[in-house]
Amino acid sequence: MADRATSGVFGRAVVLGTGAVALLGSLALAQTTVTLTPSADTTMFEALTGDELSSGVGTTMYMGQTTRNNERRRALMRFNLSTIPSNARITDVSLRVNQTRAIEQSEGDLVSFHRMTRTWGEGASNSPLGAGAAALPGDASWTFAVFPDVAWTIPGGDFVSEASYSQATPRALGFITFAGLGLTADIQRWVRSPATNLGWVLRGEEQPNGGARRFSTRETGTTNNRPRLTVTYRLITPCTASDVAEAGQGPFADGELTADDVIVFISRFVSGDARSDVAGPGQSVGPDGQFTADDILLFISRFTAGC
Ligand SMILES: [Ca+2]
Ligand SMILES: [Ca+2]
Ligand SMILES: [Ca+2]
Repeated sequence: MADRATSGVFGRAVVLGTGAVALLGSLALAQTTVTLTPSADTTMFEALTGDELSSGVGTTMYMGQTTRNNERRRALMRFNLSTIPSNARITDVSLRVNQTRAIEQSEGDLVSFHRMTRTWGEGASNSPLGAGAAALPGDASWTFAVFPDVAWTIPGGDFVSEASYSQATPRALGFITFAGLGLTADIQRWVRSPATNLGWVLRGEEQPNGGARRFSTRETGTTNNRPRLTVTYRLITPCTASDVAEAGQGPFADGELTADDVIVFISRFVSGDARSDVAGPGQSVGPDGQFTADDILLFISRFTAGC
């Protein structure tokens, strides 16, 4: 069996790690902020009549449930993130929308964001009011992701059932800003894996008389009233020799050397994960199939050197 490091070596690793954190914390990290309007937005209108309704180019989008027929509305929104490099570490995300109508029962209701799991369309339908217009080719409707050819697996849209983020939202009209770690994590995921960027569905609380509300879309005439996603990021350093984890000990390099990197390295070392077999005898570079103090010492010397 491979050798294992002693507890004394572990203790040393953690002490050195803490020192390096303080050192690196003093380095200024350049950040970039971009603001984006949606590349597509629309509404899925549930219709008790069975009609396929949408509003691809309408100036308004809807969510929640109507008081009139207790029909649901769900807004879809996605953003082109291709201007953000794939090695960006997303540090902050906020989405500002312009609320133009919200029924009395919507006060304080949650607006929830879910990641979509199927590509959807934005066609030429235009519903100036909240009833929806007949879907046209390419529209997303309650039954179709892309009318009339591609149906949702589940009417009302295919999305991750657990919300990425929810926020209690007032009914007062005007700008509302959504911001939270769940939104940041979604943008980070989509920047890393652009094929998974299918946007969000925004849902209100769907219950009888439950809080229908209306936001401006990207087609609204006043540019400032369009949805605005603000993403702040910095580029992670190319040095990954000891940047083996991200904040929270996720599996990605994040451009920072912190205690999380040390913990993940040690955890992998203890479990015999080949990614921690970084050294051979005498701390020579390269795996040797053995888990020894040399692996820990080479990792720590790289870590404290900042690379
Ligand atoms: Ca639209
Ligand atoms: Ca790291
Ligand atoms: Ca080794």
